[in-house]
Amino acid sequence: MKKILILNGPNLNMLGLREPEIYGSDTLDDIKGWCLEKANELGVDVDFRQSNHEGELVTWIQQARGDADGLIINAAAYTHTSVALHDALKTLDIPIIELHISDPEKREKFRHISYIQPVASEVIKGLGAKGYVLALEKLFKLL
Ligand code: CA2
Repeated sequence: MKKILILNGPNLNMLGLREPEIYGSDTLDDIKGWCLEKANELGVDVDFRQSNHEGELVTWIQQARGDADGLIINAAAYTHTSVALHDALKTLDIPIIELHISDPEKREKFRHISYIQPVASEVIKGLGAKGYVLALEKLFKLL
């Protein structure tokens, strides 16, 4: 069975609790539930994780080497700052989808740069929380 790792960065555990006008009212647990349902339908194994710590995300990316067949990452604020995540992702030779609930390019200027995009096969953004399910379908096709 193909294994897909879904990684979520800092503050995404707050989804549904604040800023619903930007991120909607679904929680990260709701999103995890949809992803597991879709995984069941597609016949893949999904490992869904969140961390507020850059180093922990780097470690999980390193562990994906030889273990995961594909990766979806919403690196949240680390998207715009993290050379460490960029370097870690660059070592993977599996398809990577960069995902955002909002469209960072339509927001503040500091969100316009992405350190993830140069190492991603695809970018999905601005489609709300349902973007996770779309990313899973897209990644499945790439496997
Ligand atoms: O749109 C996205 O998915 C983002 O990756 C979300 C990040 C933001 O820094 C990126 O520019 C775009 C922020 C995630 C924080 O989510 C919160 C949710 C509720 C309350 C506070 C933060």
